[in-house]
Amino acid sequence: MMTTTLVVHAELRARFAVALAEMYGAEVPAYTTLVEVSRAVNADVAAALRERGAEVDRYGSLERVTAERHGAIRVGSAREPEQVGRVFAAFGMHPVGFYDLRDASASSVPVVSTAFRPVDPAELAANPFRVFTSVLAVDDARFFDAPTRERLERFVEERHLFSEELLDLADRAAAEGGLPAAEADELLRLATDAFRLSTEPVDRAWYSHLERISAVAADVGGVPATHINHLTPRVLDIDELYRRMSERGITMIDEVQGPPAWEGPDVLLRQTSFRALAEERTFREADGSISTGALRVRFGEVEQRGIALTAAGRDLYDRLVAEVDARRAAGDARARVDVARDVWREHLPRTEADLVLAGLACGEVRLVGGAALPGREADGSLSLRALVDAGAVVVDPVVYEDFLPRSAAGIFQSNLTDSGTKDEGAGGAEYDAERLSAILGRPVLDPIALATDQMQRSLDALSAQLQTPVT
Ligand code: OOG
Ligand code: NI
Repeated sequence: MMTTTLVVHAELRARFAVALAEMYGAEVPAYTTLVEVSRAVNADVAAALRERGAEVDRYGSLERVTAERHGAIRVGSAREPEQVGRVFAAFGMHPVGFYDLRDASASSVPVVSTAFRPVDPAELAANPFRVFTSVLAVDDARFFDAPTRERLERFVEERHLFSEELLDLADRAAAEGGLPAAEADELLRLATDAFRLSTEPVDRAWYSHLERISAVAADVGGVPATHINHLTPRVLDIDELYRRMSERGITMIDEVQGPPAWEGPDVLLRQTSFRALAEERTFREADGSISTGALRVRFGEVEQRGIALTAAGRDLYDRLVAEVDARRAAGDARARVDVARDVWREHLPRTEADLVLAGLACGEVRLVGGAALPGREADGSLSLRALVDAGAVVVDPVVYEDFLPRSAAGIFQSNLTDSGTKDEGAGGAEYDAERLSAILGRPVLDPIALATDQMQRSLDALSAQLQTPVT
């Protein structure tokens, strides 16, 4: 039988990330600066780590981190989320995590979101490209009255974000694990093009109507197509990046979102962003005439990733965030990150291994050759803590591959000029991971379960290697 070599998901995904970056860099020049500065920061951090004899690859290979990007798109309801899922499946990207941004901040962000990303650790290591994907909650009556909702639904129903040709190729790539070279090229061309900023005229009155409710609603339901609204490189030292971008005269948002900088391990995700410049767009005015104007919807963002938390660790994290809010409400006037640093120091262990041993974070365990094993417990098992203390086992962090709803809301918000309008009364539509799964037509996976499974697999392998249960 003749076999054709397939361009497999990991390669399709890596090429997709590069193609989107080329397109985005040409459209948003500040992005190119951000990538340059990120590269320089990563090279400097890696050199400093090497000099100290520390591991450079602790949070993923330098190659992975340098290529690493996440993007974001926003779509309307009805058929669009389902089609987005089909397109991303072609690249081995699956929905992980449910984020409800409608209540995550004081601002009006009428969306629920997930992130499409690779799931398997080997796929993540090959290329972890992810796309944060938000779906407009058109049925949330706190934002949209009946006539607006009806018109939104009609508007979204009438547009076609993805061609049949793209969807067919995507379905084939998903089903067959990849595509032959020529079809792979075509898939990449069509998929990248689908996320390009549209040049079609925007209906001024309709856009403005939606913008009064929410700038995000206008960016989804007031324009003829979807587009990548930011593309985010990953850095190994976000505070240093923040300094260097500010030095270049790029105004970043006030602070880094997420956990504070401190002397202990990086947990979860830290992010910061800057507002992009206004971009020229064409408008159709009420009298039918065409004019040019500008919209400011796209921005730049950068992130630093830390260790993934267990369910218990995430509960603690959420309690610490609440504690920071409470202290500030009670009169601590310092910046949020300074208050947070104190709270962190009071409540969190100072090393990755201690976080993992306390059941708060996810690590992969690895036997070190040559070290003497500790004695067994009364029940014949070996204690993980004793193995680590004896230097027989080391703990490597499992990287947090997901997002934080509060940071995401902060990122949305910091790039809007207006907080919009939301009726605080009844009418909020119910959304959860299950409902989003039904909308997408594919299961939304649980990020904590994925990270803890990865940890469990490494513990099982260690037990098998030592032929003794490790507890
Ligand atoms: C998405 C904002 C969220 C992140 O990194 O938290 C996000 C958007 O603006 O569409 O990308
Ligand atoms: Ni982002």
